[in-house]
Amino acid sequence: MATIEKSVSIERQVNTGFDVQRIREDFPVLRQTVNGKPLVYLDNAASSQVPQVVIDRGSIYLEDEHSNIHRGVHYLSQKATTAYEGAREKVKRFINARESRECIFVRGATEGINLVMHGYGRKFIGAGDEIIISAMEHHANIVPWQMLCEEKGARLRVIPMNDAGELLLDEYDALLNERTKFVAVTHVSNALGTVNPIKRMIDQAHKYGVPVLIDGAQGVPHMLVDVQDLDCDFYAFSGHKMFAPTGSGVVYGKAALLETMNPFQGGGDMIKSVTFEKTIYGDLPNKFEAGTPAIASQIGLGAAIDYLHTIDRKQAAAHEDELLRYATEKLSAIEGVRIIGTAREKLSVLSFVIDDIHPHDIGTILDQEGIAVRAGHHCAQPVMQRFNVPATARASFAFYNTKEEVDVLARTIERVVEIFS
Ligand code: C6P
Repeated sequence: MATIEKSVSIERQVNTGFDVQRIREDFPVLRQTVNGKPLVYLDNAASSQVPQVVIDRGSIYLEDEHSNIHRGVHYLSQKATTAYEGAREKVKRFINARESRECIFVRGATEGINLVMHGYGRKFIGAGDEIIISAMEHHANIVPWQMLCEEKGARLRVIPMNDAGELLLDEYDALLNERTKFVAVTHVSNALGTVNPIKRMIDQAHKYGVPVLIDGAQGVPHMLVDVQDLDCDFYAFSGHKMFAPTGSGVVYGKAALLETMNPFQGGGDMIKSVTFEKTIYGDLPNKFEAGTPAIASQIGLGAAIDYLHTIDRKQAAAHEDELLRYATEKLSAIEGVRIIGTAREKLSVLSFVIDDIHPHDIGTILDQEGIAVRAGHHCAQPVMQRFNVPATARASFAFYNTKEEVDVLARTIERVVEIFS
């Protein structure tokens, strides 16, 4: 009983207006100091922070519900199952899937994409077929398709991009043909911030009857996603980039496609019956969820979705856009700073290089001042090759960041430039 009361107590009212200082209070980690300085957390594209209500929901599970799901007739197992399947319902509404069984729980976007590669790709893609990806993909949306091509003798085709980091859509249209059997493209680039016109790209692929997977790892945390409106065939995302714990994530798939696919992994909970002669697989979504899943994390994902419903997401997105605009203006004004990724449609990510200073040195000095950014290739080495840089420093924003934090970032980068000159 206590569980239900505690669960109810974390339901929250919708905020009116967007008060960033109030929102920051929801995130305990933001209160800490690093090297004696207030933490300025600008590494949200890697992992965003977790609000107290999500932490509390995890504790409730561990204190009151911890048990295995789907298997037990006992009280705790039923409670855990209800909470886990409740999280799936929340995901369904959050992305507007037709049915909750279309939302497969996975460890994150990487596992979701691999699930589709194994379940769909290995069954339906063969020698001479073509798979289209884009030049700005994260390795998670490159390597699985390369592995498939190598195994099947299929061919990977890549949509190029311009110097601003925008996909060349004419080239995309020209790549589509009767050999194309799959398109896998990112919603938002983690290295450049580019927002791709995925609805148009999906429509275009569908003219050839080609299914499309959207890598939504950087889309869902910042945008309202409606998979029915997009008409995407698959959409994969990670919980830890949208205010939930690591180990949570979803790959959405249209039921009709998921039904035809092979399972990803074999094991417990994904079967109807097993004999040594034959196994009959379970129905969706169980068919794709072999073994004990990350129960606490997925329940946490449900709580993160509840949390997102308490804030005005349109205002949150507008706030993030303003932060990006402000940061772009401030950093562009610093001598030697070059922004990588200047697409017209862009969100949340500011990648940059500074003449003759390695991004790791930038990241290390920023860290001394309590500022967390990511420095490196961002698991998007082909993007670095395209822009002819070994790496970038990347500041990435969430709705709890402030203009004051951008000021601290800009002042510290000015110091970095001074130190190295
Ligand atoms: N990008 C970043 O710092 P996982 O690791 O499975 O949660 O997400 C993989 C992934 C897939 N696609 C995109 C567009 C991504 O940005 C990421 C993760 C992090 O940019 C960690 S490399």
